[in-house]
Amino acid sequence: MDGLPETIVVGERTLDNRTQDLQVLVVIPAYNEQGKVGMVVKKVLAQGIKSVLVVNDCSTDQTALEAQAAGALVISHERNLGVGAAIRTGIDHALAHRFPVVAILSGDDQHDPTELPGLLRPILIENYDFVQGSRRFRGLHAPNIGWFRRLFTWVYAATFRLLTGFPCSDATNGGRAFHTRIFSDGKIDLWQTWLNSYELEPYLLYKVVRERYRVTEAPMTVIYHTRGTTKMKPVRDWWRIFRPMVYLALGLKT
Ligand SMILES: Nc1nc2c(ncn2[C@@H]2O[C@H](COP(=O)(O)OP(=O)(O)O)[C@@H](O)[C@H]2O)c(=O)[nH]1
Ligand SMILES: [Mg+2]
Repeated sequence: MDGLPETIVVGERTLDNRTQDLQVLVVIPAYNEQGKVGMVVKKVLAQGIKSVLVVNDCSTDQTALEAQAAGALVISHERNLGVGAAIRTGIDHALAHRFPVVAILSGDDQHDPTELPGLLRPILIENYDFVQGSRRFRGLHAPNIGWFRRLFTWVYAATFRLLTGFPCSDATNGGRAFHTRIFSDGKIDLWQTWLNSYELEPYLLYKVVRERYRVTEAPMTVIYHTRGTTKMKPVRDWWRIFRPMVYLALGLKT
């Protein structure tokens, strides 16, 4: 695309887009994110990433058109299935098209794509399997976060540390990256329908830690704009985030 950098500097390495060196697929789940998703796509492309997929989860607004106009490939669900199903569709696309690396960013402009190289560096350079973005990497980086979100994300991470022993500072940040080889041994079954909503992301993190993949964290700010940062319903959806950890710890699900 015109005007985009041909190379991206990741750590001490310069990855060259022209030689397909940077085979990263950025997946952006989006449900009614008109007015935001286009900005997200443009900011990701400006990082030199060539492949951006927006999974439009049956939005009723112009999300799909806006994402496409900004330069993304768009796959649209025929029904609204949930954020987990949208991410799964992105991963299916990555596997079908043999992308070795996937990064996920939210479609509502809460992440800063200039942090993508730092998220990708451990995978591309240091052979990590999974990098969890953290808004609490050396201090809290979450402008305008409310007290409830601040408390809940802390409690979740503390519970996660207790159950897994993995020293994470933020387990519920939607910004993360991974190598697609984590799906090759069949131990991580993302294709279970109970993961369709907010469950899939916490399930995936718990499983990669428990299955002893190489997991680390990288800084990933979460910006809380004054309006429209979440579609979560308080009790129902926080339980959806919590329950994979509970079910897996108790052996009720695999
Ligand atoms: N809530 C919700 N978000 C979806 C859905 N499908 C895709 N998404 C996207 O998933 C991302 C995260 O959702 P959001 O509600 O903002 O979660 P939060 O920021 O973690 O509170 C956003 O980019 C949404 O547009 C869906 O069915 N419901
Ligand atoms: Mg959000």
